[in-house]
Amino acid sequence: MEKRGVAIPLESYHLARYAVQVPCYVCEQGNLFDADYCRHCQAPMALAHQANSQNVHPAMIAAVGPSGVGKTVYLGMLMDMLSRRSSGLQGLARGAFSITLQQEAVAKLARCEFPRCTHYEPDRWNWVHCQVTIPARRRPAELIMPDMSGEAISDEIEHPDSLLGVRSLLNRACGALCLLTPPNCRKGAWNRITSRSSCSAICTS
Ligand SMILES: Nc1nc2c(ncn2[C@@H]2O[C@H](COP(=O)(O)OP(=O)(O)O)[C@@H](O)[C@H]2O)c(=O)[nH]1
Ligand SMILES: [Mg+2]
Repeated sequence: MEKRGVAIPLESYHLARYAVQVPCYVCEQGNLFDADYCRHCQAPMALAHQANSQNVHPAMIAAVGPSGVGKTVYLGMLMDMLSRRSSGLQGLARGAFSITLQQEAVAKLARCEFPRCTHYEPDRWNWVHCQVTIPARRRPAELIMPDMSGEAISDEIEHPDSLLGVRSLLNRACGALCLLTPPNCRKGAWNRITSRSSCSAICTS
């Protein structure tokens, strides 16, 4: 009987993939190709993989405001309204992780509860990458809007460069949505953020 050779694939080539660093979409620092979260700023690496594989360069919008002002509820409801096309604009979630914020907020509100407090660490925030179709524009807008922790934003304002995730986001964001309560509206640091031309301020009470 004739014996046939068995082909055993050489797995060592996998190691070569570790030699190429993948830049994080938020802080632009290098990571291993199979990292789930950036080891420098804790942002999800899915944002970088999605941008590379789909060849899109989403703009980042920072939703800022003190803890408890209503950022999570506002962003969750905004995503729900955009996905239902209730305002003429249509939002389409890019990637499964992008619908968690909307799902959690809507599920809680439907039970007459509010969403739980946002975690401090960027790897536990809800990150939204969505495509928004605007009737007057031919090309849809690609946006990344993380639901940031108010405590982490306040810490970064008080101790600059202590939280790379927050700092990189604020530096790279092309616009900011600032939610404030009346007493915060008069505070210096938040005033400086809202006075930037690319910032929309919403006062909640
Ligand atoms: N009445 C009312 N209360 C709200 C609303 N949004 C938020 N809140 C209250 O504000 C708290 C904090 O909301 P949240 O969205 O988690 O704030 P965040 O810390 O800025 O993300 C909630 O637990 C509610 O008590 C709203 O639309 N209406
Ligand atoms: Mg929150």
